[in-house]
Amino acid sequence: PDWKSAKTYKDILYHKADGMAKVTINRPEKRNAFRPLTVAEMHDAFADAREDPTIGVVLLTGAGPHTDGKYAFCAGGDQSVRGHAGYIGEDGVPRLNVLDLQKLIRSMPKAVIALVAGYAIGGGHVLHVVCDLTIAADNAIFGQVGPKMGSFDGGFGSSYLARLVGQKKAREIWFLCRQYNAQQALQMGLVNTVVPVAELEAEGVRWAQEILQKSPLAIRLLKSGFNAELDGQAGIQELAGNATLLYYMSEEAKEFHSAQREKRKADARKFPWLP
Ligand code: 2NE
Repeated sequence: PDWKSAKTYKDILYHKADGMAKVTINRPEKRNAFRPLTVAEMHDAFADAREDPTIGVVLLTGAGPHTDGKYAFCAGGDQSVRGHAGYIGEDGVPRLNVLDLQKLIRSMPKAVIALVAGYAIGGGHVLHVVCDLTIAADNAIFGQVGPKMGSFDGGFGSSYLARLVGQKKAREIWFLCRQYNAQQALQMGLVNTVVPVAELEAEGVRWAQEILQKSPLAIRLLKSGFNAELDGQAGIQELAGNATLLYYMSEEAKEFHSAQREKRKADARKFPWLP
């Protein structure tokens, strides 16, 4: 695709082309670990993709390889800025703003595909977990590290992970903090497919283009349906918001809306009470 830069940031790259947006974490010298600024920029880019009606699929990936030849999707929170109560930004305030980013990726009504080459570790692993689909390069390495370095993610990072790979495997991943290769990840249902690293983006684009040929409303409602089962009231809110969207588009809602604006009684009898 003819990727065009959509906005300039410090820690990430943001491109668009042909119905797709691409968010690239661009700190390869840190294995693409995120600091608060990185996350704020990702949140801004994902929010832009959400608002842009020409975009249907977002690809999330990491820049690389680094000069040492190694690849990384994301190595989680930048430990050099972790302070007393979270990751300390340039304003001196401690935050865990990656949780807001996780929620945005999960709830935005468009497909998000993680393209993982090299390390997806810690909070970086959780980022691919919350994406709708994951395409792994053959050199991908997955793992959680919290219990061996003083952290954990008991939210989507554990509960949704368990939905993907099952309770026993999810507990193994978190309790033992092992690393898993791409084939092991495929076997446990953690990723959708594995391709040679040189093919990673092209495969992501192929999957995105296949999705983009489908009905946008169907994909939107499916995503909120998948989420609703797991996300409690927030999931139901998302699904119900989509019901409202569809209702607004109906002749019935339009008649009631017009009647109020025109200070007349709505012609309710026009509309059937369907079984
Ligand atoms: C990812 C991994 C396994 C790669 O190992 P290797 O040997 O390939 O690379 P190396 O030499 O460890 O790292 C290369 C450079 O990247 C930096 C390193 O410090 C090193 O820098 P220099 O010494 O060359 O200057 N780097 C890598 N990861 C970093 C990080 N997370 N923060 C800051 N700098 C980092 C290996 O690098 C590794 O194990 N990394 C640490 C993984 C980690 O602890 N992640 C945080 C988990 S907690 C978390 O993400 C989190 C959470 O638990 C809850 C909420 C939000 C976030």
